[in-house]
Amino acid sequence: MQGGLPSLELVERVCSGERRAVARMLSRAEAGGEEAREALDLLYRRAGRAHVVGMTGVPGSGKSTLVAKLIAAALAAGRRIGVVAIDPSSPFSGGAILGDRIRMGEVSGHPAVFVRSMASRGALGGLAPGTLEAVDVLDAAGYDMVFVETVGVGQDEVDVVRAAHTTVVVSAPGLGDDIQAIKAGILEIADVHVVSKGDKPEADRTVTDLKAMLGLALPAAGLKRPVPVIKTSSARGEGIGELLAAIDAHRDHLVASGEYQGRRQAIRERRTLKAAEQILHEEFERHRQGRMADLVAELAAGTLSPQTAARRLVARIGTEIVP
Ligand SMILES: Nc1nc2c(ncn2[C@@H]2O[C@H](COP(=O)(O)OP(=O)(O)OP(=O)(O)O)[C@@H](O)[C@H]2O)c(=O)[nH]1
Ligand SMILES: [Mg+2]
Repeated sequence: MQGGLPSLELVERVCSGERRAVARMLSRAEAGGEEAREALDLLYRRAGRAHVVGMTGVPGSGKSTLVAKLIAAALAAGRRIGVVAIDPSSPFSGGAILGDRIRMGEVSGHPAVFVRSMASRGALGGLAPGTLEAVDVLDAAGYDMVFVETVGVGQDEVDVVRAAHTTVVVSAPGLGDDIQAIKAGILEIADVHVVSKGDKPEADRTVTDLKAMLGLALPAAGLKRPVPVIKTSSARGEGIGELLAAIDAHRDHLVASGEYQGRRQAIRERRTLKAAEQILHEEFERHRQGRMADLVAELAAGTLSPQTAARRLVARIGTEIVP
């Protein structure tokens, strides 16, 4: 128990869409720990209906502003929208929350919208703990569409967007000569490309460059479906409906082609492996002066290879953490 509310009751309240329960559950997810896991396991089984949309792009490319516009458009269609925004720049989640609330403007206060910002801790690219669990929570709470906003700069961000059903890569004109998605290595993961800030004069050039690049890169990568490139301007409210339609069309395509199940299973498997990696990491650190001391010493002496040490580590931990 934490905050006086047993997990089961909290889970029920989350599933009925009670905002305060959702907020509290998200805080637990972010804090992690044994007790959060119990509730998150229950919620995971109640989730699975939401369309999870990853939004990525370099810092300042206009992701948050665009999400706010997409939300406004989706609200008009009577949908309920959740947002999990990862803010790598802020060491304090309080700062992140304030920043995105301001950028997302009035839509973040709408009763059918839930915006949660999470600070990624530590080094740039560090994944906020509990990000994907936060998506599960919003999903179980009945938000039909959940956006995950991450800065597309590193492997961890790529992992986050690969946990989405539909990935939108945002490139802003005039942020350097190259297409930013190429630099970040995220060109191929896009299901939909956006050239943001379409009100800027350089935007058309960026669209042309991006299309040319995709024409070369995507066939080589063996991609069958043409990836739409959509020019938007949040400032002028242009291209927003088109982008929302492209996101919906991608989901429809996944469902109709039968790829949806495969993609969801791939996400589950990736999440499992990520979690396993994290458990190994934590257990090793926790016991490096205790049960793992001999491994550490043998590694230091050069008498044990990392490969064999890894196998021993897995074997040792394996028998101890099974729930
Ligand atoms: N001209 C123009 N500026 C825009 C547009 N959309 C966003 N901006 C500006 O671009 C800046 C960054 O916008 P954000 O929405 O915060 O970008 P972001 O990608 O979420 O930024 P981070 O979360 O910090 O990575 C802000 O100053 C916005 O006002 C647009 O359509 N046109
Ligand atoms: Mg942002």
